[in-house]
Formats: sequence, C-alpha cells, structure tokens
Amino acid sequence: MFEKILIANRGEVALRVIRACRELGIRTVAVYSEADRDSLHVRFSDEDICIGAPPARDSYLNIPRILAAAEITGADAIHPGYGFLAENAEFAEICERSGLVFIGPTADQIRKMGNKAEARRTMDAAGVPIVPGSNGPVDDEDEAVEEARRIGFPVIIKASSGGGGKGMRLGEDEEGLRRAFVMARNEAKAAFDDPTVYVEKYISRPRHVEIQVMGDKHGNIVHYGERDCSVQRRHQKLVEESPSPALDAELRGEMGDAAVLAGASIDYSNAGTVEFLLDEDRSFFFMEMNTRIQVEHPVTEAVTAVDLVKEQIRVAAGEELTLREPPALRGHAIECRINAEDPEHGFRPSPGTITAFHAPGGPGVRIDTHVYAGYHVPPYYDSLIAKLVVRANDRPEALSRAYHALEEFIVEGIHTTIPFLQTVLSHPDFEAGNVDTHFIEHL
Ligand code: MV4
Repeated sequence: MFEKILIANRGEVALRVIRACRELGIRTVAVYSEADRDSLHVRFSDEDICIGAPPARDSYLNIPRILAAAEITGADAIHPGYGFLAENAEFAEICERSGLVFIGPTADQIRKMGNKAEARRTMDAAGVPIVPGSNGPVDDEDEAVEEARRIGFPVIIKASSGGGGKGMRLGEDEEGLRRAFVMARNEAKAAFDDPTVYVEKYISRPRHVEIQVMGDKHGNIVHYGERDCSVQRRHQKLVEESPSPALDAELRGEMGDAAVLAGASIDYSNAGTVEFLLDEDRSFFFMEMNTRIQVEHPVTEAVTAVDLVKEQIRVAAGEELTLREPPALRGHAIECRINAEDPEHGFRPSPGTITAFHAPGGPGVRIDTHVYAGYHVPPYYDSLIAKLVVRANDRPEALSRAYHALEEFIVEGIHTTIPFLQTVLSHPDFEAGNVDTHFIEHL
C-alpha cells in the first residue's frame, strides 16, 4: 500500500480524499494556491505545500509545480480528485514516468474516452448501444445532410473533442442543419482547436442516467448501479439520486451490463462513470465515459455502503476489487449541490466571506464541505461549497429529509442555491419522478 499520497486538488474533494487516506493509514500532502491558505484541506493534511498564484493555470493546473511538490515531499501516488488534471492524459503519463502512481485510469484509457467520436466507435464495436448517427466524423455539410436523411431529423451535431454539452448544435431540418454544421465546426475549432464534428439522432426528452463502474489491474470490473442526474442547468448538475425513479431491476441489469462491457472493452481500471441517455421508451444509449471519480459519487456510496475513494486507492495500489458482483441498492439517496451562486440573478457567482455557517445533521445526513464560518469563498474556482447527501428508506422519505436538511442549512454572507434546491425538491413533477434533462428550463 502507498505510504504518502499527494492530493492535486482543493475544496471538498481534497478533504474527501484526505478522509479516505486516514482510514487506510496513508499520509497526505495537500497542495494549495495562495488563495487557499486558510482552506481545510491544508489544515487537515499531514503536510502542505504552496504551489503558486490563485489562477488555476498557475497552481492546480501547473504540472511541473505539482510534480515538484510530490518530489519534495516524497509522495508515492497522486490523487487528482475531479476537474483540474483529473482527465489530463499527459499528466497521468508524466506521473507514471516519474515513478508516481496516478490514482485513476491509464493515459491510454483517458485518451480513448476523451475523444467523443472515437469513444462512440469503440463502444459500437464492443456492442454497447449508441445513438443512431454517423460512423465517425462528418467532413462537410452535404455529408451531414446525407446522414440526417438516413437517420431522420432532428439531429444533433457534436464536437469530437467536446463533452459535457460544449460544442453541440441542433439541426431540425436541412436548412437548419447546414447552419448548425458550420456553427458547430467553428465553435469546436475555437474552443478545442479541433473542428471535427459528428452527427447523432436527437433524443428530445431524455433522462441522464449514469452507471458507476470500477476496474482493478487484474481485469476485474464491476458496476455499483446508477445515478439519475436529469436535473441540470446549462450542463451543471443540481440534484442527483440513486436509484433512478425511471429504472427497475431489469433495466438496471441491462444498463449495468452495458457499462461493464464499455469498461471491459478498454480494459478499464479505477473509478469511471458511463453516461447514458435514457429515452421515454426505455431504450438507452452510450453518451460519454467520465474517467474520474465524480462530484456525485457519494450518492452511490450511500446506497451501496461502498467507499469508492478507498476502493480507488486500493486498486491503484494493485489490490483486487473488494466486490465482484453489483451490490443491491438499499434505500434511496439524494445529493443537492450547494453553490455560491445567486439563483435570483441568473446563477451568477457569489464569492465573499461566509459570516455564519451551520450544517444540518440527523439520521442519514452527510455533508461534504471545506467551508466554515469566516471562510472566504475565492472567485477563482468553481462555486461548489457543499454537498448535502441524504439517505432514507424510500424516495419520499429521502425527498422530505433533503428538504428539511436544507431548511436547517445556514449560510450567511453570500448567496447560495439552497432556496432554489428547495423549489426543485418540492416541485410536483420532481416529486413524481417525472423529469427529463429540460426540467429546469421549464421551471
Ligand atoms: C444528446 C441529447 C439528445 N440527443 N445527444 C449533453 C451533454 C453531453 N454529454 C451530451 N448531451 C446531450 N446529448 C443526443 N443524441 C441531449 C443532450 C443534453 C443533455 C444530456 C444530459 C443531461 C443534460 C442535457 C441537457 C441538454 C442536452
């Protein structure tokens, strides 16, 4: 097992990794930017080292500085958390070449899933269902129109190097598609320096259902059921839950098998998430694979009693998977993301000093946060300040528990998404489990 892990991240996820390390008897190294000196990940780690100025490119994205910190402190592995360098194949490669274990998949696995057009082809070849569409990139307008006539309008143009909703355009008819094609290509070129795009049939009212998987370095791979993340705003998830109100044991088995097949086809190791679009007729299609631990992983932890971060560390150290069969999902879990944003003003960021802070508690309530009264929310990073994760015996009880926990949550001095989350939780359509990815737009 590792003796010392460097955590190349900040915020609540850095704390999450520190907690897992403590339980495994592993020493921790925190890295921090000048804006994060007073952060709890610095206080709770065994060692800490400042790696630069507040902008992420000067600190949390600065590979040479992070490697230097690992060298100086004698760390033997790096946990990247999520965001920042978590899905940077070059970083994973450099770590391994420097004799540091990257706690995540291999550079090769990250690359295979990072290019969306290639991932789509790989999944198709493996027998994982994909949305009807082009077999690889489309090079010009006429080819896009040809594909669209074959699969039927409406279609969606996606950037090969995109993901998470960036670089997508809808084509409702031939004329619209021609415009969408040009715009998508230009956007993709500007945003990713890669103009490559492909075409898919547009699914108009899908749910976002993702399957948590984990692979070890001995060829074993398992899934831990799904998370329903249909409640999103501009591709930012707000609420996630497990089990999905849209799945039964049969569909869970089919989607779980497909996710395991997806992972197995690239000999996947460590934690990953296979995202699917779930259509109203119960058909499901591979969308993307995220090659990292995700923000919403505690939802799965709550219903499976598996510590996913400890398992990530164990498999990175060469141990075999603890579980070989998908665990039964017990009860129901919901996560609410609490962001330092003002929902009354278009969710604009609301950095500043937290003047009062009280986190809810009670049975089945988990709070993952790095903030406290007196903490200054810096303007440089993403606005997540806390995650509320509740578990209860069934969905109605979980909804009620989450609502009342939010009622008890005191955060003063900045704006947060807490009141908006309460609106979502008490909405009749959400209560009925009757939502798709457009739910928030119609609120
Ligand atoms: C789609 C789609 C409909 N049809 N693909 C958004 C994020 C990116 N991973 C893919 N996305 C979508 N792909 C087809 N063929 C609708 C979306 C989509 C979406 C998906 C999941 C969660 C929220 C979403 C919001 C808008 C669009």
